[in-house]
Amino acid sequence: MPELQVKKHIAYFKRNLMMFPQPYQEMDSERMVLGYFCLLGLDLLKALEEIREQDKIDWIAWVRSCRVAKRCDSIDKDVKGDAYYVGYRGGPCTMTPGNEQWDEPMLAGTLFAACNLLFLGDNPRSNTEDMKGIERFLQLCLCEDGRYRSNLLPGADEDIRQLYMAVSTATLLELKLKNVEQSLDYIKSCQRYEGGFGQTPGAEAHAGATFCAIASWKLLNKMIPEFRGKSLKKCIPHYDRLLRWLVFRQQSDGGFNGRTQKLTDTCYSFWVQATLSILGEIHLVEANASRNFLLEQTQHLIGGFSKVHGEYPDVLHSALGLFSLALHDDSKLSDVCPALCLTARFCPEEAK
Ligand code: GRG
Repeated sequence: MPELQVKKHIAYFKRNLMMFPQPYQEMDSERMVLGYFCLLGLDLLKALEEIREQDKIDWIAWVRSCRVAKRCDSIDKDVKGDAYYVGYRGGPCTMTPGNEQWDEPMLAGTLFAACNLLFLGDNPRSNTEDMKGIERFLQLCLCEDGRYRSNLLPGADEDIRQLYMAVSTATLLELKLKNVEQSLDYIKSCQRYEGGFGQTPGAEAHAGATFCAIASWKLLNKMIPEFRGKSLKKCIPHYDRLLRWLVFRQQSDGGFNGRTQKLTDTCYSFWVQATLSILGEIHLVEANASRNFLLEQTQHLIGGFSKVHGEYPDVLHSALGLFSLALHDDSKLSDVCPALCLTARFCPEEAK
């Protein structure tokens, strides 16, 4: 049985935090999420304490430098008064003076900034005015049919991923969301005949979108008093078909694919098993086969996990590969909260 290479993985994430390798150059505007995967990886490995104090101070300052606050009357929306909305970019601002109208916060930047501040020992909720501003930003990103848009610029993505990130942010920062029932209806409209969910209504069922649907459903239920204690099994239509579709994502190599007729990939070990874990049904998969796939096929010699066997590792697949192992209570790894994709110690009771 192959071993989990804890020390190599810790070294891998630390190296990336010091300097991302060349292939990440194109992702400069997404450094917030890259940082999140590294810090999540270290937290899963119980190694956050190994980060030097000065690095923590510098990285908190960097995260905070991505904060954007704007007057609501600067956008074409019916928001009364001279209120501000607040959020975070996914990376540093590179705009020249005069181009501020394009310098907008993003839902993803805001969620992962909050996670990164938690990992680094800061309190993302320390500023009450900012909390009101982020709540307002979430309201502004809410669309008429209950879905969310990724930001307030024209052409922003509007789908179930954005809905999930808005709901996670609200749960983590204890903010109120509007039109919660409508967001639940939007999720329901994304379910397909096989039981899985697509990214938008009518889109092909996909494991990533299904994770977003089920995790959001769980978190939204907690926000509605009459649904609080209700099990997801009783709420989700075609529940057995959904389970069957999820279980069928596991392939003969022990890994998981994201949709029918596709190849296995490390991240789907997370999207599928995290969904089953939220539903309380992770016992339905072949746990040993899943573990062997990750440790034998995609765990890399230099630390980290790759998407598929033979490729270099990357921070997303490394963090999500470890998370998949942690879902099966690996004693070398931290306890986890799959709905928020965080370790249990950073999760509010509400999300568990
Ligand atoms: C980081 C926990 C966390 C959540 C953020 C952005 C987001 C919320 C979730 C994304 C969920 C999702 C859609 C994942 C799938 C990503 C992926 C590998 C897409 C690739 O699609 P294809 O068509 O791959 O290239 P397949 O495997 O279907 O051929």
